[in-house]
Amino acid sequence: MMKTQNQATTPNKFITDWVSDMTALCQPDRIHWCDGSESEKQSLTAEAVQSGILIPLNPHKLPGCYYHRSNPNDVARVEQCTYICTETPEDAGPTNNWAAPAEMYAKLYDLARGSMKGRTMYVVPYLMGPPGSPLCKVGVELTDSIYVVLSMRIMTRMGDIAWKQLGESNAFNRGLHCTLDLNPDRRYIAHFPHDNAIISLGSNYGGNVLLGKKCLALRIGSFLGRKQGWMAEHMLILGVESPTGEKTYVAAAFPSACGKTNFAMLVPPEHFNGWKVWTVGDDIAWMKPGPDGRLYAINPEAGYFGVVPGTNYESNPNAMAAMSRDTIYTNVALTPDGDVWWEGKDGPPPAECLDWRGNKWTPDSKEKAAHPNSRFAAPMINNPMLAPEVNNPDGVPISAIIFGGRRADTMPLVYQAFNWIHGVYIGATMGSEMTAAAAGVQGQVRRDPMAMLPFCGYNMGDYFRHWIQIRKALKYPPRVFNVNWFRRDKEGKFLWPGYGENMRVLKWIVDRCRGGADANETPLGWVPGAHSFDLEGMENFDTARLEAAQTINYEDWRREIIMQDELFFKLYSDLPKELIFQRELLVARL
Ligand code: OXD
Ligand code: MN
Repeated sequence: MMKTQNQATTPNKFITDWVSDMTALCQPDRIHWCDGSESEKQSLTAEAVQSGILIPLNPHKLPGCYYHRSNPNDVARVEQCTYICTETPEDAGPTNNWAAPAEMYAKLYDLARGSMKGRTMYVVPYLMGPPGSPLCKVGVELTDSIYVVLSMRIMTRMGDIAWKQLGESNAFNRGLHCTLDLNPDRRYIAHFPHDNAIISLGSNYGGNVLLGKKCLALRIGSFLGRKQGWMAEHMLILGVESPTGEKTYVAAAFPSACGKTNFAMLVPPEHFNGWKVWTVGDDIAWMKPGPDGRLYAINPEAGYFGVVPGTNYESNPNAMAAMSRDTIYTNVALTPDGDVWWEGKDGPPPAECLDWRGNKWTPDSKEKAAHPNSRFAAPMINNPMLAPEVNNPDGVPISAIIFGGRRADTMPLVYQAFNWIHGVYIGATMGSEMTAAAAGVQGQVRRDPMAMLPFCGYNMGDYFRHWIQIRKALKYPPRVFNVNWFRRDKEGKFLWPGYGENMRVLKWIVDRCRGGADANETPLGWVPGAHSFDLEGMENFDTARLEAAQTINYEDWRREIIMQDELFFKLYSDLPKELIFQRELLVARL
């Protein structure tokens, strides 16, 4: 029997009925309706600290920052536990795990039954997108994790603002999250696209439980986007401002932990005096053709849930600034003076600290101090280069879409697709080495179409078709490009320095969109011409390395096409014919 609850903060009957059904199911001792206020944040934080879920960090070094350690078995997304519960398996397609909705509801409700006894159920209303935007969506997450509540408060526009947008409507995402006992055998991240509902059980890892992010903004979002004529993509959005104040917006899809946050927060090198890169978003783009025939994008999120290791003042000063206050760190290392540390941070490692598991660590230790997928959750307003347009309900017009993966070989640094459909083919055949963001074999190349393999909420073949169809609504389709920052030489060293120097690639892309850069035709697409790729100020860079990074190796490409075929065979009956033709054209050109 429920003991206490604060007053429901909305009169919306659909909400109160659902919350009361879920209360009857989960049987929490208390209900807390979140309002999103500062005082609520303070009291929940104090409670989390008291119960040991959060550890306050040194307020002089990291004001408003907290430290969290997860269960060591719960550190990444788990694709094998992620389900798309559509009516038929064909609707989910061969790249998703499928289960019949009725069976999945029954199984998960059985696991959830009584699971919040002795605990508090938090009702977390949130918005994905700027209020008033035609693309903005309301979600409500019921969770028994205070860590989730405080993280959702950073990652979304959380609280009464969502009730205001929802009014009396039933159009909201129903999300239920029960921590259970974190036994991986009882871990499920299940999506019910036809009901706009999500159930996540047995995990407390961000990507599995901050339901606005991967679950709503990508899996359910992509399903809704196809029905409603828009796109939900695993893409960063940035704005490039020229010295004369012209802004060009670009969206880029890279798989998890392949540098989206770094690229979204790029700081141009000294030589690019007067150029600025503004961040609109670092992970997700919702895009819709606008009345003027351009593709407009919003960032549905309000914070960054970024990979920490490797981040420093050189690789990403804006991320360092963003996580300097009001941030929750998860699974990094903790120093004796209440600071945090990770592999790749500026300066020498601490003489001693506690690693992400809480064990003593010294520089001689064999294990890593921070988990490779340790994360920061920081509010986007902390980013010194946050684009003011991030709150524009109409979004920003996208001039270029960039695809890219982590590839040691085969893929050139940059090339441009001949046209939209060729660009769709390039995105559809993207491959990348696997990273620590998902449980699995790291380093192995797998196909990750549009970086959406783990996030597409329906049949991937239909998803490609949707991409092809969207072209019809666009008078000015974005130009499409492919990049690879990760190509290596024979010694295993990166051929291109990356990070801020990627501005040179970005500048070529922007110039191409504005019609001002030359290019040469190759079998893969257009590559930078001799005069249009700016290497000035890179005195120590051997230009032969750029040539090597751009080389098309025909043996590698033979293998690449055979590897791409594996995905095409898997999707064969659903694959749009246009992509098969594109494959034939590429083979002929090669
Ligand atoms: C993420 C991911 O956390 O893609 O953004 O895994
Ligand atoms: Mn991501």
